[in-house]
Amino acid sequence: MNKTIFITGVTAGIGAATARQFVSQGWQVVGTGRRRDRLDALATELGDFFHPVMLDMRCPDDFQPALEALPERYRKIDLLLNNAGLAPPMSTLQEAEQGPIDVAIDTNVTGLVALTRILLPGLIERKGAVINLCSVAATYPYRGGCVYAGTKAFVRQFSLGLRCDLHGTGVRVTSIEPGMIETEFTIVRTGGDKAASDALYANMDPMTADDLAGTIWWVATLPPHVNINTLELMPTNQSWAGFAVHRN
Ligand code: 8X3
Repeated sequence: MNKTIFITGVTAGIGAATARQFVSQGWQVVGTGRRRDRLDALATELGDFFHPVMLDMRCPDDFQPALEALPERYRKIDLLLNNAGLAPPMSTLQEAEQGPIDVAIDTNVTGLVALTRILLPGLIERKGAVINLCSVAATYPYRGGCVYAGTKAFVRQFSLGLRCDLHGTGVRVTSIEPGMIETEFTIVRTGGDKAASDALYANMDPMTADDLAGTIWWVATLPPHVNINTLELMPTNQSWAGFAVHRN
């Protein structure tokens, strides 16, 4: 019987690349997103092994009905990939607007927890796995990103704590913590500024969505007795900046 992965935020970047990777290896994919046209395009591309679900991670009340509406053959989820997430515009908190902050927290934290909780009974039954898309920002703070980093620090610690909750169940939990990947992430973060996104990734060989899909595939297909707790990865050309020092 084919295994089934449930991917949130499947309509772009890492989500779409991971859907392609798993379908190519014979898995079934349930993929959620907010954009109907992109879901349809992916469904056309991936065919019978892909089931699209219109879902906004900011609307947890919709999760249970959406799961109950899945066709029978897609209901036994073996792997949950909590991929949906976004960053509010780069801004110090003192200069930031509240709206985009709420969107990020609702999506990256509240929606992720709610969906995971609902899917856990089935994952426990099947000794499945949860992979959470986190970020290097969980560990390394940078100016203008405190809310984003805060949400990702939550995802990391949530993942580790969930491992404790699931102790003895056979369910694996992993926090994958990447640095710079060229996807629509920065276009969203800059409010649609493609030039700013291009400039950020120029001449530095960022990681790609396919790099991450391969990593997720590797984590997911390790022998069941091996659990990757956290996995941090960066492009070779990205490392750490120094401390900021303010002088009077
Ligand atoms: C975002 C990581 O390094 O692009 O999750 O800020 S980075």
